[in-house]
Amino acid sequence: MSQLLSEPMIAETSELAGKHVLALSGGVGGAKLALGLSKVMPATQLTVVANTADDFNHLGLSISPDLDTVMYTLAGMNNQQQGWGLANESWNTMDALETLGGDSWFRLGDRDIATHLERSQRLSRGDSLSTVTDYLSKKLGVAHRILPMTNDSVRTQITTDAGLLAFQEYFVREQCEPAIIGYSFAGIDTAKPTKALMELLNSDQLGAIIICPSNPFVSVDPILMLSGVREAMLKSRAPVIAVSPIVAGQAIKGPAAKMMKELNLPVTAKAVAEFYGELLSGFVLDATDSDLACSIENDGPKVACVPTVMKTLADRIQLARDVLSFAEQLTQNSNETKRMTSGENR
Ligand code: FO1
Repeated sequence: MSQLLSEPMIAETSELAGKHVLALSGGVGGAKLALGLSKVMPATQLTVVANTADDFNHLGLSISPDLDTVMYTLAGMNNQQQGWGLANESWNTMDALETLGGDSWFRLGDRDIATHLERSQRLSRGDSLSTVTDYLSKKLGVAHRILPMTNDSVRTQITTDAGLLAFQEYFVREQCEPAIIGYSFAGIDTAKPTKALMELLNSDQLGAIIICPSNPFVSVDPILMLSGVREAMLKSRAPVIAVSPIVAGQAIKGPAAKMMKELNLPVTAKAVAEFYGELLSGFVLDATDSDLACSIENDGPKVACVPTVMKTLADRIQLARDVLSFAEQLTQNSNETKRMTSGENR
């Protein structure tokens, strides 16, 4: 197989040269673009911040599904079919648990359980989730920084016609069957964004903020709702670019499309752009949705139409390149505008 070109993306001359890129990700969908970005950005210039509102305590273990999905994906160890969990897994513990009548609905592979054991052990010794994530990522050979959005507890709760469910109970145990009436993020009002996240958001070395194609409502919004994050993003000179997780009215992964229907939101990329609203400098549409470009641009963000469905590693790398080029272009445009308005070029 031809060696995939993954030389660093940013040319010395570019507006992003030497700048840092911050990617916001949930689980499987976002992790794909995070992987693409990790192949074209050096470890010193890319941080992936992951949602932790899907986390839960299960079987006495502290489980962080989005952190693990990003970590395994960047380590090249994830199960490619599922997206989550490890490749070449065995399920002896789940089978034995089933025999004992234990809760085996949340599929924890034998090797995956080691991650949860080690994380739980370190958390119970008082380590922060960031410290534990740095430790585990390094052990798995992940060079790029993976950052929990907060070290505090934030938990998505889904109100359904079958009562209040924790996110994994809704998403996995109930397979997204119950109709959603609403959802909330328990703990969001008191949780603090990680210090490293706020330092990045406030840094003039930040060159771009990429909102990866995860579920805007339950995977990205918890990050945006943490105190100070939205304000810092609005104040930052770095362009904020979101990649639509909805293509031609279908959610690529997870309950995004079903949630939008049940929350009476139109299942379109435009509804996603509107959801992020004034935060966005740019929005990346799949080429098949290019007919939406003008109406989205009327609301504010610039739009780029490129292939966004990522089936192969080459697709992940190409989308990362396209998004970074878009960020460079937006930065050039805004620097140009600043020069024009300040009359520098007179
Ligand atoms: N998703 C499932 O649909 N079924 C599972 O049994 C399951 C187990 C699981 C174990 C560890 C882990 O890190 C993720 C796991 N996921 C499973 C995925 C997870 O529920 C979702 O990826 C995220 O919470 C949504 O972003």
